[in-house]
Amino acid sequence: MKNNIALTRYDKNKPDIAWCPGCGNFQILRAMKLALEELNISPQQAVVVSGIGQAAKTPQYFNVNMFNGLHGRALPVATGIKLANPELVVIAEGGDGDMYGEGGNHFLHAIRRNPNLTHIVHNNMVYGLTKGQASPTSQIGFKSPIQSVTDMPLNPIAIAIAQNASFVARSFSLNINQLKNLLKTAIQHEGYALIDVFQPCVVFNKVNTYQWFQEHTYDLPNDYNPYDREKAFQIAIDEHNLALGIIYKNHID
Ligand SMILES: Cc1ncc(C[n+]2csc(CCOP(=O)(O)OP(=O)(O)O)c2C)c(N)n1
Ligand code: SF4
Ligand SMILES: [Mg+2]
Repeated sequence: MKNNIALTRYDKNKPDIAWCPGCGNFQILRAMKLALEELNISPQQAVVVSGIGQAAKTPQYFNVNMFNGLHGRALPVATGIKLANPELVVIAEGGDGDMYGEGGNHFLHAIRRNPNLTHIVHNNMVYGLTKGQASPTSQIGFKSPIQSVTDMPLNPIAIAIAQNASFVARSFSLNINQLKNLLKTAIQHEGYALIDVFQPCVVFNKVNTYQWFQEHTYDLPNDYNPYDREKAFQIAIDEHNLALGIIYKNHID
């Protein structure tokens, strides 16, 4: 049973996980562990870099090299680690606020610089750790304890395709198998690879729930061509029917 060995390798003994029961982060954590194990990547060969937030706690919950730094600053640190030791599998991981708000500048420039790393964003459309303020991806009409959102949400998939990012994918945490497979493909991809993952926050986002994501997402068909940039952009700007899968790649691996 290869996977059981793997889960032991990637599990700390009874980690004290500070997430709420039902949080989508648990599914993402599981998909990460399975992806690394199925690729036969040892904890010593990988490093996960994160910033601040609920999502950014993820690398603390399994056995892997990690660097937990400033809010929004995972991508430049991850880029530096990859430059210093290209043998490492480098993953930058965090939330929508961390990666698209505080770290938005680094997101844009990582796409341009195209470091060979995987960028996974837990997108719950809210600032979870700080108790429910609106984030850059909160939708118009979202009400938090201190605000009502009137600004257009940031569309990370459309931005990445507009900037001709190397690899652009989206998943939903509940689809653990799809997410695991996307992670494996992204890790093996040469260049910058974004996976934006819808991750329900069951406490502070009562709009974008598991049911909401199930009703508003669909899987791209098997014959979908991710190399057609204009088609990918059309899909990215459809904010009612949200596509899951590899939406765009700018080169064939
Ligand atoms: C420079 C800076 N600004 C603000 C904060 C406060 N802060 C900590 S976590 C957080 C929100 C994180 O939201 P997100 O990245 O979406 O992660 P989530 O908790 O939703 O997983 C904020 C604003 C901080 N720690 N540092
Ligand atoms: S507050 Fe939201 S994002 Fe944070 S652990 Fe709880 S459910 Fe998850
Ligand atoms: Mg968030």
